[in-house]
Amino acid sequence: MIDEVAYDEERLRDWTAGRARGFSRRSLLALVAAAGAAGLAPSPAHAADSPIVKPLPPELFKVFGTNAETRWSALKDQGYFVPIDRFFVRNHTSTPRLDASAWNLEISGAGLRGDTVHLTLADLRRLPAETHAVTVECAGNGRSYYSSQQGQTVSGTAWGLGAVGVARWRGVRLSTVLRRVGVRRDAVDVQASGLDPNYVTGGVDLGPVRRPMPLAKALDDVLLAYEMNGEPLPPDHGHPVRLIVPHWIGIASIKWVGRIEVSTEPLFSPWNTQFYRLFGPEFPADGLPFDKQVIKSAFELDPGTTFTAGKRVRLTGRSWSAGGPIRKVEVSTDGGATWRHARFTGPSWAGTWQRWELDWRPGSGAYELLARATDVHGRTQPEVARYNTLGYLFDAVVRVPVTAA
Ligand SMILES: Nc1nc2c(c(=O)[nH]1)N[C@H]1C(S)=C(S)[C@@H](COP(=O)(O)O)O[C@H]1N2
Ligand SMILES: [Mo]
Repeated sequence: MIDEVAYDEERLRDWTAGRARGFSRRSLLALVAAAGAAGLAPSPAHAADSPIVKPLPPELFKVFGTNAETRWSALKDQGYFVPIDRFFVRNHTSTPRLDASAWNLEISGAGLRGDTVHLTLADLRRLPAETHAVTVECAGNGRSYYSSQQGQTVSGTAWGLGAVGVARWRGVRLSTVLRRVGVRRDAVDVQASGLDPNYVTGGVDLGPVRRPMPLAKALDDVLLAYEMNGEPLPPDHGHPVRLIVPHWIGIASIKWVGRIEVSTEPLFSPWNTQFYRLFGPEFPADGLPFDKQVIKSAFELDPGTTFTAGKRVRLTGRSWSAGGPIRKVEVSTDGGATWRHARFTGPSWAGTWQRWELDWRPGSGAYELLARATDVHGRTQPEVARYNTLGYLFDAVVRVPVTAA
């Protein structure tokens, strides 16, 4: 296991002390000044063409500018994996159209034993391949519930619970590639950069989307993925190659990877200093860094659904935790007054979700449905999520209004 908390805290100390190459505290202050009243929340301008390539029919997606969230009702009667046509998309700018035959991956940096190398997709495909079921979830998934359920003001995309998906990702382990290229003993961090357009916010060009991770994580379970659910990676999900970083927040899984830097000193980017930190009254002034996801549950229905009164309905849903497999899921159909255990359906692969169901016969009226998961380590969903101004890591039990008539 990688001690992510220790890593995050050490990087925070480096950064606060001004020992930051790549994205210093000074550049952040300049950025904050430039952003002014606009605040720090990402609010990219709309591209002229659609920023997302695949169709986004309203029965499958809710669109927020450059992003699209999966409707949970669109996962009912689907299999374990989220099909590509309904997998959520989180783009800081827009999906680039990359030609796989012209693409190559540059691996460089002081942490390499030799010179910069370039690998083509054919090079990667010649290396041993692995397929893993992995959850990709935006750190801001569930953000809208900070305001709608907790009455708090947060900034960023107002996701419901649909900024998450589980897919089968096939590719080569990053460790396989790094070991073949040759990494020095004193290498420290590994940072992938995307080939999508630079992210510009508040008039400041933050450069390509990128985020560092410790070498130990890069050598552990990270994949350079070129297939999703048995298909070549589609344009919106990183074609031709993306990182898949199990258990970590979605931003770690850099899409459209063009370059990987291996450093002998700590690396910083706006995506681990300015964004993806917990800011707010409970947290240090420079924000608390985090990498790992939390625990959540969702019903496979849209809020506001109307059922037929007196008729049995099978409620279905999914629960997931980055901490480990789900041990139990409790469901309440009366706003939290009483709880019943949901029945698990089908398998659950490590680090991904558990599907469940529960039968219910509502009389006519208005109801609030709640689902609360607990993982094997006893971590359970709280009633209230820890407030932070950017609205990350919402893990509280969500109240879903429905009616029966
Ligand atoms: N190059 C690049 N990689 C990226 C992003 C991006 O905008 N550009 N968004 C990140 C974020 S915030 C998330 S949550 C995931 C979303 O992956 P998906 O769009 O395949 O669902 O991709 C991550 N990788
Ligand atoms: Mo994200």
